[in-house]
Amino acid sequence: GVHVAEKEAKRDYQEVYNAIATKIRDEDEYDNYIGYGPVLVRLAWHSSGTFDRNDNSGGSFGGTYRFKKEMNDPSNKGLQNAFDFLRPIHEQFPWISSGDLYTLGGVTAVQEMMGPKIPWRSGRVDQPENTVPDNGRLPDASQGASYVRNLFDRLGFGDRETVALIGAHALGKTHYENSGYEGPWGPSPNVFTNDFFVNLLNAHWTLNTNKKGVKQWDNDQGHMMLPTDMALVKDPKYRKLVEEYAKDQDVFFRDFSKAFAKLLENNIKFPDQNKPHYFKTLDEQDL
Ligand code: CCH
Repeated sequence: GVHVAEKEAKRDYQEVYNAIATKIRDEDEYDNYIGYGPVLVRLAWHSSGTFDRNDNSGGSFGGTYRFKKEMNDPSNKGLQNAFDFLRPIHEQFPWISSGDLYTLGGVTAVQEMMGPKIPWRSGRVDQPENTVPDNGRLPDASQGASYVRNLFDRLGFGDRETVALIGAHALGKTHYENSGYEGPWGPSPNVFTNDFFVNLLNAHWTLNTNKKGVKQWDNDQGHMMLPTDMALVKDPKYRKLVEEYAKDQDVFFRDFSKAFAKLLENNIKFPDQNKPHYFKTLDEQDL
């Protein structure tokens, strides 16, 4: 594994959190008033989800999303919007590493969208271009349960963590121009809830071929599911977890927080004194 910088000057990450949170609140018109929260969560996930535990390559540490090869991975279409959103934040706080910024963006977004607190640790260090992982490590949404299980196993996650993480699909939407899929998963794409699981179990889903010739599941409320999402109710082991999270938001929040924190730290060895930050939301600070 890689090691974080042992000595860090006292740096106020809550200040960076607040700058990101304020910009999310101010620029609320993005993506037809969904706002930047969901796409920031996706950037945090994709900049971490390249990890391969077989050779300890990829992951959030090096902040390698900033290089063309990774940015232009077809799986990363649309994330340029999150990168552009974060650019002025990086200019304001030039001391933060790219990996810390991309992951902190996701943590801020989850919390500001009323999700659980995510413990977050600092100290990632930008790595050079030759450490950019190959394209193709992020999940292909047209696949089924065994594919999902294998991919998340490569990241070091079991079934419980996998299902919890995919619950982030309560947020945001799919876009024809990015992935070939279209539509939101549920009714409140900028509030962090367990709606993904409730909707997955309770709505009536039909498999359609959309305008781009891509197969997706739709209901009569204008919501959609990816084939990989639907795999979570077709596979009996996954389904049990979906039922648990649909019934109990608190359990989902707790498990999501743990799994998301782990995702953002995959492959990183933090020194013992590097304690996680628990950030206050703007609300909690009366800001
Ligand atoms: Fe995801 N996701 N994701 N996803 N995702 C997409 C959008 C979001 C898969 C495929 C897609 C996670 C797991 C998976 C978000 C968070 C997470 C899109 C549409 C596809 C396709 C992109 C577009 O068209 O703009 C697949 C496959 C998997 C696993 O099997 C995990 C894990 C997370 C976070 C923890 C979020 C948020 C979005 C919405 C982005 C937006 O711009 O609204």
